[in-house]
Amino acid sequence: MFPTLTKRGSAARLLALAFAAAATVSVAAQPPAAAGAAPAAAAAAAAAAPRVDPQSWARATVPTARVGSVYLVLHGGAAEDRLVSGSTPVAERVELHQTIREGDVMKMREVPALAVPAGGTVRMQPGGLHMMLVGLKRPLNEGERIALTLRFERSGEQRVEISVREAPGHGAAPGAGHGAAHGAGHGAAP
Ligand SMILES: [Cu+2]
Repeated sequence: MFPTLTKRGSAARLLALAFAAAATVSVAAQPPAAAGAAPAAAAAAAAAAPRVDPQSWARATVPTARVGSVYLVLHGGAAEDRLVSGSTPVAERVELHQTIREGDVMKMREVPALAVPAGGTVRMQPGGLHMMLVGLKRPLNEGERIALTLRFERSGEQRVEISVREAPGHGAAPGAGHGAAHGAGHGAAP
């Protein structure tokens, strides 16, 4: 599943075994258990990274759109991590945003980082947390997939592909109105 991590884990284990073989007799009794622990250690390292749920989606845009929104569903790994930034070939930059309501006005605030608790789930959604694709280079079309590289504070980069969809429950969903406010807010900004 994570070939690089597995490979690195095995290499480390081989070194450890070589060292153990050159060491004492009591260590020599351990290799079977240690060999079993190698994949476990690699799996633990992989399990520490947050996982991006395939339900994550990007909102389809109109042809003239200059911004797009991505809503990730992140499952925390064995350790807490923080999403700190992202990038995509389809936009100049990616920002983490939180939509907040001030009276009747929806505003967006940039968030420096998003904590993904160990074993927890963080669900971005219209009207709340989202990743903003600023300076869209082309429209996002329903049915396609876009590449997104996410940077986590502890576990590093993850490259994922996100499905482009229309907003769920068009019109009826609580997020539908927010999406409109969202685009308007951005268009009005300098
Ligand atoms: Cu935004």
